Amino acid sequence: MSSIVWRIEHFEVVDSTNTWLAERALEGAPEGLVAVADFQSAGRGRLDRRWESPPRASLLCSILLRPDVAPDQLQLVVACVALAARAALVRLCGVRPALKWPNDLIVGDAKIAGLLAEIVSVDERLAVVVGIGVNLTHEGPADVVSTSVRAESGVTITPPALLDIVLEELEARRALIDSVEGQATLREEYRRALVTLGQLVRVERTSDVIVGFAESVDHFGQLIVKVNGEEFTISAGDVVHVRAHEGETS
Ligand code: BT5
Repeated sequence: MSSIVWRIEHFEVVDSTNTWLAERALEGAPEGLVAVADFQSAGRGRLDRRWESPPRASLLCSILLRPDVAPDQLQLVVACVALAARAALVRLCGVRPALKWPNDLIVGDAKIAGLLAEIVSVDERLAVVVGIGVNLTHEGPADVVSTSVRAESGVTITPPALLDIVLEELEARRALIDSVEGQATLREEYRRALVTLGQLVRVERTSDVIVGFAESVDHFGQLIVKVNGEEFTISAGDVVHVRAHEGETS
């Protein structure tokens, strides 16, 4: 069992906590280094998208993990952080977000938190920077279906208070990655939290778009989507939950 020593670097302003931490990781920073910012001037989402939040309205942080697993287990490592954040929100304010594959935290249809994972090196062992943004007192941009902890619960949580509990919850889950049994426990928690399973989904891949039922996630965290009896394995791409009865998307 590994016991992590968290070392937190706080910034009033930084371009992106992920960018800063990836640079430190390349320099050899140890597992457990955490960057947290009051404000990001260039907060990043996946696929070159932006993550936007006014000062001190969100938890904006990135965590360096160096688990001894193969790169094909990246999704499990990221899931640890998503599940830790979810558990922390349950503890602090009773909000229980679901996971939308692969790692968005949503309440109903609205996104309350997003994760951005970046592999820094695979030389000796996997080094991953996992960034997370959790809306605390402010929702996302107006054109996005999003929510915040305060909107859902009426509770005002400060970023440091949430970070403390996220790291506490993460410590236990990070230790699970070190054993095969622990990994199975994590996969089970991930599957239980995943609201995408059983839903009609539209997957926008780089080359095409497919619509089908999200059946399961495999050992590597890939989404298995069934379209007219044929199974597709989705490892990247954006999944939109389709509500068949309304013909709407989220
Ligand atoms: C994500 O990307 O959801 C990953 C977000 C990761 C943010 C953290 S903050 C700390 C760390 N440092 C960084 O620079 N990033 C990480 P994606 O699934 O691509 O979602 C991005 C999309 O979500 C945008 O295109 C907007 O439509 C929407 N969005 C932007 N800001 C939002 C917010 N505060 N709440 C909800 N949705 C938002």
